[in-house]
Formats: sequence, structure tokens, C-alpha cells
Amino acid sequence: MVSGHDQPRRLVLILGDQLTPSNAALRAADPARDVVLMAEVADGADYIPHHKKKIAFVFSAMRHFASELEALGWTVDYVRLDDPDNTRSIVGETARAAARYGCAATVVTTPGEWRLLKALQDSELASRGALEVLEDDRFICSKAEFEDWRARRKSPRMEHFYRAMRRKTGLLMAGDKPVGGRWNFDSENRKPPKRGLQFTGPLRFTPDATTVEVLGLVVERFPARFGDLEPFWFGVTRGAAEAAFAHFLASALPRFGDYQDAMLRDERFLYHAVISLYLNVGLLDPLDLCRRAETAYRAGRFPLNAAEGFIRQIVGWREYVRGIYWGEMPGYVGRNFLAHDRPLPDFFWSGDTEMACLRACIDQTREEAYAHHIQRLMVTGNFAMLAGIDPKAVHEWYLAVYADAYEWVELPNTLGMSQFADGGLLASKPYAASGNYINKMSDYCKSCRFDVKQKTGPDACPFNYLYWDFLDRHHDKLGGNPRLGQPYLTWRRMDEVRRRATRHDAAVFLAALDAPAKTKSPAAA
Ligand code: FAD
Ligand code: DLZ
Ligand code: SF4
Repeated sequence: MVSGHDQPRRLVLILGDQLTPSNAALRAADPARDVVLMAEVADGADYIPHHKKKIAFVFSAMRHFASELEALGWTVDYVRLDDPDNTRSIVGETARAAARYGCAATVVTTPGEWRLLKALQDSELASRGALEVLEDDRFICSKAEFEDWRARRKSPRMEHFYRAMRRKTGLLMAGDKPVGGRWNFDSENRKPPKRGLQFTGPLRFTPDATTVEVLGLVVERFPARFGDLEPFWFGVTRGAAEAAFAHFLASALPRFGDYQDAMLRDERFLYHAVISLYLNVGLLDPLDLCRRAETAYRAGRFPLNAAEGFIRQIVGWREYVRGIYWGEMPGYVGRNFLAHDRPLPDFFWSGDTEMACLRACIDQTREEAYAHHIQRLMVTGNFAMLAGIDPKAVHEWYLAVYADAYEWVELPNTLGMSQFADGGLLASKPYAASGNYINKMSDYCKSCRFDVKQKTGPDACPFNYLYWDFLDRHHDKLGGNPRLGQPYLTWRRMDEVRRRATRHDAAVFLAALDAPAKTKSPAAA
């Protein structure tokens, strides 16, 4: 029998979002023989103007993971961004390292991004059969399983997929039935914020020497990028990510269910986990988190709606959007059902707008590289859709500004769920709302120069007239949507004077958006 040592040495490429010791490429390799390659590349950091905190997080977590692998006995070749021989691309660094170590073959776990998978598949290594791409099995549902599930449905919906995943994993199941007799407690997860809600916030970490070095690199190499680099408080190791999750279980999950849609200006993280950045790079395992949440629920530590709400986000939404992404790419990124073509307003980068809700969410995004789901969906996303912004520009903004943004999860959420650019594949109706929703779910309107109660006129909340104008503009495409029957009926019954004023105010507002920009976007910097 040939021992592992007698086989030719292989290169194991580990990407910045594959920081899991048990990932498929590492399982397929031999630490006594093979070499791990990790590379900080300018192309990865430049093709989208990532937030400074996101770049620092990814590079520092990569450097810590390299040390973790070395401690496990792996030989790691780590190419830093400032290495003078760095070729700027993953493909270039892979070819260079394969030649350096005389590796006959390279093995990699499928990247989370179609663009990079394609670049690897088109590479010279692949053309001579020297590249093996393995399935990323850190997910609960494989691509093939998702496609099989989808092929059996006329119109796939997350809720049905979620039930299949509950059955598959046994999470919150009592035999073949959902615990508590219902699959979904979403209707109990929409409480408006009440006065005095407080949350200590996510666990914060002090940068160690490695992180401090990376922060210096980011200051030097990416000075003009969007986003505040400091205070930098993200964890960058598996241990820190674990501690952050344990903190969430103890301090926030009990109220997560009730208030997960609430937005408060001074409580940016209100009962949210702030773990997506750790999950998406592989520092946490999705199924493990769900099992721990279930165990804590069964121990009576929090109510069912909290546990179910959390588990649904992970085994439901997170897995579902991934299935949609891989099933729909590469065409998905170009979908534009509503034919929106307005450029992204510059205030998305500067926060310089009189609309208090947008200002709060954008300022928070700049400072934290974080906003929670409803801020992303119902404030910035809702506004972009109502204002007719080009969905590709909206997608590129979200991919840049959030520390947890990787295309497989960001694109379906942005283009599909928030912009309805896929025509209803992901969401059965557009997530469009007037100021009334934002006022009910937040405290932003109290400090706004606009009046949320006024429907038209110079002081009226722009969401109010933009909402009706959006429905009116898209009547041909949305008028037949059964879930929009009621709003269209209300619009038709509105008196003609108000309808005319609504269209007029929307036209004036949108024309002002199109006026020449004052601020240069970091994308152009
Ligand atoms: P919590 O609200 O505490 O939820 C717990 C976990 O559930 C999250 O960490 C996340 O892993 C998962 N989750 C919740 N909702 C979703 C969802 N819709 N899709 C996938 N996973 C979900 N999430 C990302 O991870 N990366 C993105 O780039 C991203 N872009 C988004 C863009 C838009 C326009 C919208 C509307 C949502 C986006 N989301 C994205 C989903 C969601 O907003 C974030 O997962 C969540 O805000 C992360 O914060 P948290 O860890 O505090 O999550
Ligand atoms: C986000 C990111 C950045 C900014 N830089 C790198 C990098 O230099 N090297 C790397 O391997 N990964 C990086 N990442 C994470 C990538 O987005 C991710 O590895 C690929 O796009 C595959 O999903
Ligand atoms: Fe936003 Fe309108 Fe409320 Fe102002 S009044 S914060 S623009 S919803």
C-alpha cells in the first residue's frame, strides 16, 4: 500500500471565508505532506470598495487562522498584502505557490462567490487538470439537494424549504410535528420597540498585536475607503466568535423573538446576535449554533418564539438564499425586473441626508459595518427600491459596506428580497413601505425634519409619496400581485387631488436626487 507520504505534495488553497479547520479541502489533505496557501490579495480587496473594518476583520481573522492551522501541524504559506511579489489575485498566488512547492495538484473548497469559482475554473491550473474543487459542506443543505428540492416545486418558497430543513435536522421537532404545534412564530416577532428597551450589545474585543498590525496596513493601503476603522472591536478568532455567541445566548436571545424588527437610534444592536460576520467566514458552525439554541430553549432559558425565530434565520433564510444564489448565477446579478436605473445617491456614502432614518442607518453602517435586518430591508433597501435605484448599484453598496457581506448571501437578500429585481423569485411581494411602518418600528421619526404624518407637501415624509408613486409607476408589473390588492385599491380610491400631489412631490424629490452629486463616492475614490 502507498502511504500518504509517497503521494505527490498538494497545495491546499484556503480563502478568507473558509476559516474552518474541518473544511473539505483540509479534510482531503495530509498535514504531513501538503502545504496550505492563504493569500491577502489586492483584487479581493479592490474589486468592491469594502468597508475598512471588513478588510481588517478578514485579514486579521485569516492571519489568526494561519496560526491555528500551524498549531494543528499544518505547513502554511501565508502571503501578505504587502509582499512585493504578491500578484494581486488568488489565481496568480495559487499558480505561484504551486510552482514554488512543486505541487502537482491544488485542492480548494468551492468559493462563496461565482466570480472567483469561474476564475479558478478558467485558470491554467484547471486547464491541465491540476485543480480539484470540492463541495463546501459547511452548509446544512448541499447545492444538489437544494436543486432537487426546488425542481419539485412550481414556485419555491422559503417557508416550505425551512420545514424540510427542520425535518432533516430534527431541530425543534416533536416526532414529525413542530414543537409548539406551529412551524413559524414570525407574527410574534414584530413587536414595536417600547420605551426603555436596553441591550448591553454584542461582546467587544480589544485588538491584539496581530490585529493592530493589520489595522496599520488598512490605514496605509485603504485610507480613502468608506467606514470608520476604529474603534475596532470584532473578534478575530474562533474562541472570540464562540464567546460572542455565548454572550448572545445569555443576554439577547431571550428577547430576540419579540423585538427582532425594532429599531432604536441609541440601541443599534437591539437583541441581535451580530454573529453573521463570524458565521460567514467559518469561525462558527450554523448547525451547532442552532442545536445550542434548541438545548437552551429546552432547558427553559427562553421562549419558543425566540428559539424558533433564530433557528429559522439560520436553517431557513441563510440556507435558502444560498440555494437561490447558486441556482441562479451568473445571470442573477443582472436581473432588473422593475427596470430601475437611477444611480446610487451619494448620501449612501456620506450619510448627508435630512431623512433621519436613512441618516441613522448609514451613519451606523459607516461606524460599525453593521446594520440589522430591518434596517437593511425596510430603511435603506426600501428607500432604494421606492426611488428606483439601479439594483446592481444597490447590491455593490451592500457588498461593500457590511462586515458579513459575501456575494452568495448578500446578492439574493439585496437584489431579490429588498429590490424585487428578480421579479418575485425570493419574495412574493416587494418589501415596500411608507413612513408609517418606519415610525411604528423605530424612534427615528421623532428627530426627523420631515413629518411622518403628512402625506404630501414640503414637510411630508418622502417615504409617503414615494411609496404610492412606486406602486403607481409599476402598476403594469405589480398590479396583478394578489398581495398588493389592498394597497392598489386604496390608491385607486384616493381622491384625484391627493394622487396628483403625490406624483408631483415624488417627481420633485427624484429630480433633486438626480441633481449633480456634491460628494465623491469611495467607489470612485
Ligand atoms: P440576527 O438578526 O441576530 O440573526 C441571526 C443570524 O441569522 C444571522 O447572523 C444570519 O447568519 C442569519 N440570518 C438572518 N437573516 C438572514 C437572511 N435574510 N439571510 C441570510 N442569513 C440570515 N446577511 C449576511 O450574512 N450577509 C449579507 O451580506 C447580508 N446582506 C443583506 C442585505 C439585505 C438588503 C438584507 C435585507 C439582509 C441581508 N442579510 C445579510 C441578512 C441579515 O440582515 C443579516 O444576516 C443580519 O442582519 C446579521 O446580523 P445578526 O448576526 O445580528 O443577525
Ligand atoms: C473579503 C475578502 C477580502 C477583502 N480579501 C480577501 C483576500 O485578500 N483573500 C482572500 O482569500 N479572501 C478575501 N476576502 C474574502 C473573499 O471575499 C472570499 O475569500 C472570496 O471572495 C470567496 O468567497
Ligand atoms: Fe424616515 Fe420619514 Fe420618519 Fe423622517 S419621517 S425618519 S424620512 S420615515
